[in-house]
Amino acid sequence: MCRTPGMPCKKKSYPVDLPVASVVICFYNEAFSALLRTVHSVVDRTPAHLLHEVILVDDNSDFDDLKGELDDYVQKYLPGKIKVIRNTKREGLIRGRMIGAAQATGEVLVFLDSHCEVNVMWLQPLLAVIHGDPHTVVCPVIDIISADTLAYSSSPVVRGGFNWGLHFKWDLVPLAELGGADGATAPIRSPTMAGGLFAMNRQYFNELGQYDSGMDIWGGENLEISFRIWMCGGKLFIIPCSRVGHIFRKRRPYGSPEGQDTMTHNSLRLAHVWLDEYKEQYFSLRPDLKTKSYGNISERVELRKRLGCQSFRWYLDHVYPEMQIPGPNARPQQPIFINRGPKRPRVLQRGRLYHFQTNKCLVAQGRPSQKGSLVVLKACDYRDPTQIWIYNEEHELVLNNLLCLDMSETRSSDPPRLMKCHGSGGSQQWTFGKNNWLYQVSVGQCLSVVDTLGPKGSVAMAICDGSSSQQWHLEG
Ligand code: UD2
Ligand code: MN
Repeated sequence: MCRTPGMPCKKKSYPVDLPVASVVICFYNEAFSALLRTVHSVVDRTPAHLLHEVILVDDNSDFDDLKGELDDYVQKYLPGKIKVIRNTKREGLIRGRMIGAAQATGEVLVFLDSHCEVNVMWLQPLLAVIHGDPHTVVCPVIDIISADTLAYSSSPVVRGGFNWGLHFKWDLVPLAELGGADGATAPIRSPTMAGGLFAMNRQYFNELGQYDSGMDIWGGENLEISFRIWMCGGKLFIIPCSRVGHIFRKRRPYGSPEGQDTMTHNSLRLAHVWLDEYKEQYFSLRPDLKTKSYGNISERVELRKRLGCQSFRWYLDHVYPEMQIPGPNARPQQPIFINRGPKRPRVLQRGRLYHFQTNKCLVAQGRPSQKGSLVVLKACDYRDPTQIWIYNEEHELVLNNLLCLDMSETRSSDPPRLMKCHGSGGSQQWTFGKNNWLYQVSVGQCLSVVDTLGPKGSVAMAICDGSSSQQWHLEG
């Protein structure tokens, strides 16, 4: 298990005179132990002279132990730099973070979820970049902490994107963005951030308009701040030498106070403020939302004017040229044709996709030429050519030389299907990781066999946990 940053990172050194950081952690009904793991890792793994303070914002949790017991614990074991702020009503993580940030006095703000473990040397690489350019916002690589075993494992370096459903997704880093003078340790330009873990100069956070305080509880704020950073003159990077583990849960363990769909409410707000004519891409997937109300956005529209921000088209052209744009807004030349050209991508491996635990092979549920077909486990047949997968340099998995294993662009809860290969990455990119896992880049999850749900042998995407249901081997 690779717990610490890789070798090239270990060789790096950082200036001593870095700006000091205020770490803001907003929580609602968090497990006491998970919250303490977050706070202790920060205190233990941050040089004292760089840690200005840790601000815990209790978003009006119901759990008893998060009240007096937490105060007592902090006083007894973490005296000095930890402040606890308590919201008198539930605000949600977006206004919650704004409340925390307003109390902070360090030069840099660092936001963390309340169920993390920061790794060694996590902060210096982030601060060093902000020190060089205060208009740069930086994210660590988010490692995986298993929700079942709480074990820490590293994740591949990927960058942030999104789809027209306005869901965040991960993308492989385009080759052109990799390397440079610093090789594998260089900051990676990222079109979006996942949302939970990032660092930003505090004055810049305020100048750039903090967050949209009309957004409730959970969702969408990560895309909103990402678009705003890029469109209004800033930059957003993922820093490969900074790693923070995060517990990815199968389901969100809480709802909104009145059961509202806050992700949709928040996405609508950001679409109306930032997407210009491209909001039609969202509405063509969600026609039901065209006439839905989203509250007053005039302050945010005003902010966009005041900051003199670029158009969303500029963002797509300059920051996320890989994004596919169907319909009337389509680019004159879709990168799909540029990317692939007439040449087929080079084959890296060919064989059956073998599942260790069940001793079976992954095949099409129906005919392998049927677009949209699901994939299932069946007995391996070594004479059957329709069981042969090709793994190519574009990271595609092509069955029977025909269709690509694909994750729907709109909903990550759907199982993978066989679709026409589109050559533009994202939903069709897979990587084989340690523990033999098969990692889907855009959803950031692993191909897993689910026997308890659905019929035997069916597969679905799940949080990577290294369990035997997630172990695959492509064998010739
Ligand atoms: C991801 C982000 C999360 C946020 C979210 C979109 C990562 C690792 N996580 O979802 O930070 O950007 O996308 O909104 O990138 N919380 C409150 N009050 C609430 C609800 C949540 O304080 O009403 C806290 C919660 O305890 C946690 C943080 O906000 O510390 C983020 O919530 P999450 O962990 O449920 O979000 P996650 O990781 O699914
Ligand atoms: Mn989280």
